[in-house]
Amino acid sequence: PAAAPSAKGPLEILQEYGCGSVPFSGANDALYERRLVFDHVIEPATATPREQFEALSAAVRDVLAQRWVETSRRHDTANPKQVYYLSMEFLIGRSLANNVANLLLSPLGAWFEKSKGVSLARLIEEEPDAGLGNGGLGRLAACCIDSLATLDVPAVGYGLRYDFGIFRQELRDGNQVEQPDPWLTEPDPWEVARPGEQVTVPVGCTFEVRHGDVRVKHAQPMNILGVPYDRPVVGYGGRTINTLRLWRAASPNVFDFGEFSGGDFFGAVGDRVLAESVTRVLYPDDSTARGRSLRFLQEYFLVRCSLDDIVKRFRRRGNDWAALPDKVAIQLNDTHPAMAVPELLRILLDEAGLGWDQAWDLTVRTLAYTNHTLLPEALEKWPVELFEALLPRHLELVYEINRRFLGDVAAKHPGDEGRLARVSLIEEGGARKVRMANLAIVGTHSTNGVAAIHSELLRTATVPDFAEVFPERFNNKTNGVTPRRWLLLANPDLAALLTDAVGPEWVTNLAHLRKADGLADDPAFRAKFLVAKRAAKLRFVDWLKATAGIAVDPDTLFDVQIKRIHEYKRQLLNAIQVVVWYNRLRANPSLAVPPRTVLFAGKAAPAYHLAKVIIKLVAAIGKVVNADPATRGKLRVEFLPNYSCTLAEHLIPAADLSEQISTAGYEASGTSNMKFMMNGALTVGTRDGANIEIAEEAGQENVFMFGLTADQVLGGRGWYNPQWHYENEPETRAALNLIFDNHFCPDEPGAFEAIRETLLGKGDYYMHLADLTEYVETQRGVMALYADRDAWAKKAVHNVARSGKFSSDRTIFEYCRDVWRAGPCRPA
Ligand code: B1N
Repeated sequence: PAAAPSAKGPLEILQEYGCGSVPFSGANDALYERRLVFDHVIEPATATPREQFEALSAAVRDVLAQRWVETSRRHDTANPKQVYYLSMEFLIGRSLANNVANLLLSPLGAWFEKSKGVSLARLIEEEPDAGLGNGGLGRLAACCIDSLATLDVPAVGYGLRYDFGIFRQELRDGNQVEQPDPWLTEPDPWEVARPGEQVTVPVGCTFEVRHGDVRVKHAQPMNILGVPYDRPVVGYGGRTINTLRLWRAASPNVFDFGEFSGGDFFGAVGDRVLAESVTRVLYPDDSTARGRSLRFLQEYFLVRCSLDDIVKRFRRRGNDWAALPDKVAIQLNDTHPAMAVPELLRILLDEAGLGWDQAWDLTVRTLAYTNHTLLPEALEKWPVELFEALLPRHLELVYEINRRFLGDVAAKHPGDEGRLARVSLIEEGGARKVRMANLAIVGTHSTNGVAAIHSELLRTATVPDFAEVFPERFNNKTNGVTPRRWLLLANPDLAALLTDAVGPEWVTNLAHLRKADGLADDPAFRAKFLVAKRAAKLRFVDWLKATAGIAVDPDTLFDVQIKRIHEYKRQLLNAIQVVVWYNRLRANPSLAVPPRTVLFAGKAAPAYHLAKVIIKLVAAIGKVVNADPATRGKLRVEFLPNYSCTLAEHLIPAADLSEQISTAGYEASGTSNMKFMMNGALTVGTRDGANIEIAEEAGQENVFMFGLTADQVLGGRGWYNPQWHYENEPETRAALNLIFDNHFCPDEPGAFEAIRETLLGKGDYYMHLADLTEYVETQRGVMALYADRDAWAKKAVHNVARSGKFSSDRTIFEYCRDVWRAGPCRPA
């Protein structure tokens, strides 16, 4: 059928398909069964769950297809300011339930189950996670595009269509084993390939790929093709369906079989594989930069394809170059796409033919940069040599940007060579490198951090020289998460209770939850909250048993730490705390503590040895503690394998306690902390990242904050001596000795030697022992409160009711207002 007129909801569109008042049913049985017959060519009754999943997803896509077309036509016609979100990662997870809910089609679930006898919950499990991200940064990108669509802001997300997402984590004897994640082996029902809109990406030399590294083969330039694959981003209510455009690298035919291959058929086929290797796999590093040259090529490939596409759309809409910053806002998700600075400049100079001053002004006013970490090991620096071989024109432009910028700085601070060396885009000494963060700050009009404390530290401690040169560029945008996926979908019982209490508006305006704040004093409401929490726990317990074969008791305190394994996140601190309590329980069997299940999950970067030892330690502690009769029924420890978006969606609603215990000053924001709060878990945490703002919103009396402040940590570590804690705190020493003396690894003596080395040998950089005793004492308070379930529920309800700030809708609204100067473009 022709594209639908604009103002209709998905149910009306369904009706246009002739489905009558009961969509998917009736004489046509239009969407679902037709998909089974015509896509799969099978007798519907014989369909496998996977076929049913594909058919139902395709049917949902049919429902949204016209809306999707209409959205892009609407944007082409109105020519509004358009937001582009460039990110190397989009951790989307599953899409079926999300798209059904955002299209307001959830009631169809019950109908579908009744009339087809197929459980929607069962089909949902057929969808693999789109795990195109490592952790918070990638999931943030996914939440941001959800909010952009929900707010009807014209926006496109640009990323890479990796053949392999974040690796699947297996645990063998407590050791992490990485398995590939071939998430696209079966057809993905959401994506639409657009080969007609492919882009050519020229690189300065012909290269080969060995072990994930690019090596120059010969100096002849070559081309790679970028083929776009579009995924719908359904705004809540279905008025706006934006696009997530992911690029796949392919080899152009001319390159395969033309002059370069010289008639060498086998060589040509090999070269094709080479070009395609650019989008083969997501790099599994979180908050680190490992400097693999193929990653450099990936980043450039994303930038080149996306900017080409953006500029084409801008020109197709009839705009003049001078209007670029009025019509286009490009957000760089960390420095990973920072090559956008020289690339946009190149387009304006070399393709549009503008002069330097105008081209530079337009570049800076169009681009904006978000910083996500202060960790020095995460700062991207690419060897000048790589630029020379692959992107010589971009290097020339970086040099010229730098020459002019340093000229300006020198004019203001004559003779200050130290300052020039610090702000230069080029790191001298040894192999020269391009500093991508400096490039991103100089080449954009906005640099923001992702929580108040992080933005403040960025300005005052990390890049103070830049804050002095460009004070107006620095700002904060505290992260948020989408309440659709993380509350409405993940926690149906709590969502229903909240809708009952405050009306349905909270789904798109989370501040409405505040209306439930007074209900914390209502015993009946507290009781209902606890019923919803128990339902979420039971759902999680069943899911965990079915998917991982792990049994946990829903009638225990669920104490949860889920995030990438990193020293600064201090899973080790949590593990030691568990051992202290294990010792206390063994020494005093009548100790009155509520039974507790401590759950860990998270992946370690494959090359991060100590992170893997930490996983092994947690698994080993679990094995011993869970088998010890002295602590049976009181303390249980589990390391859940293969942390993913889907695991988080099941576990967060079930959590009682949210562990957010990073060394103060190191966690830029955190975002799971916000999801836990919305779902009524209490936070035990340090004064770091967004925890500070969570405590502000919830009220200090409704969170458990402990530990050193960022000022204490960053103000010089000279006073700190971990050995002192070991020698003077008997419980600390006893817990560490159990770990060091192989109590948890009798079959593998010495397995945790690296932990002794880190904590006592190398000086405990992340200051675990400085915070341990206060942490243990805080946990005592946590457990005492949990013993009074009603008092606990009161605080939990306050947390939910006061979580409104942490909706990504609020975050995106602020970016629109302060950074992008973009607004909604709604259907007539
Ligand atoms: O970004 C999240 C924050 O909430 C977290 O605090 C922060 O740790 C996270 C290189 C990163 N920072 N840096 C990364 C990811 C991948 C990579 O290759 C760095 N991730 C964060 C959202 O703001």
